[in-house]
Amino acid sequence: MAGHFITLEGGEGAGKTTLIDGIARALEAQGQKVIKTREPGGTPGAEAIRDLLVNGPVDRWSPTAEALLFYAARVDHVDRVIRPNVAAGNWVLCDRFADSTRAYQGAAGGISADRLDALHRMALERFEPDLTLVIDIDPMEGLERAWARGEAETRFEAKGQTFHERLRQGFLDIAHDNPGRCAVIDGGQAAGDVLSAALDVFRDRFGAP
Ligand code: Z5A
Repeated sequence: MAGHFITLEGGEGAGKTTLIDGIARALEAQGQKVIKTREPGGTPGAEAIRDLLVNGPVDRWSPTAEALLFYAARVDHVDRVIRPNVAAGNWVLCDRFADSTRAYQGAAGGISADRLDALHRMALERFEPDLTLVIDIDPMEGLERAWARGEAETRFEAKGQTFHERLRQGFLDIAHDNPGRCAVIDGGQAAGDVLSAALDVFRDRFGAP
């Protein structure tokens, strides 16, 4: 039986990593095999590209150069981790995927949807997730959470409030335009309530966990 490819999307500090852990625990409690992964990253080559993207000066790359680097990492990740695990019947839970390129480099960065669609088709044809959870949060609240954690990867966090407002709207527009694939979850709720809302979507779409 084929598995499932699920992506979590949203702005900085939305709670994606926290939610993936909760969903994975719920699936594993039912004996399902779960692969947790992330973008950019998920393979040694893609993690090396991640280092180029998330560190350094805020203007290190243009949006087009960023998009090409994200897709180089993504193709390696899809070929080596995502497709083989879905084919093996596993649940692949991925922190960010192509919608992040559409929102960060597209809606917020200024690359047109047509150009990004062409890049996606060249790299991955029509490969898309079975389900995408868009975790929506006020950008300032998300950034405050990320700053409170005090981590080192700050290149995107430093892009300014207008960028982060465009980003939020970009994710909401993607969800609106793809209702069969996407569900929006209010990330401003307590973590337990975010998980309950996500598991309701899973039961509705897959009958599990
Ligand atoms: N990027 C891009 O531009 N284009 C692309 O195609 C891709 C990515 C794939 C790296 O991503 C960067 O790459 C990213 C976009 C860009 N920008 N940045 N920075 P990343 O996923 O590694 O980075 P991130 O979005 O900043 O992830 P994050 O900070 O790890 O956020 P998160 O996973 O959504 O949140 P979290 O770690 O679960 O939670 C953050 C904190 O809030 C943590 O202390 C939690 O304990 C706390 N938390 C979580 N949920 C709650 C609730 N519900 N209430 C209160 N506190 C909470």
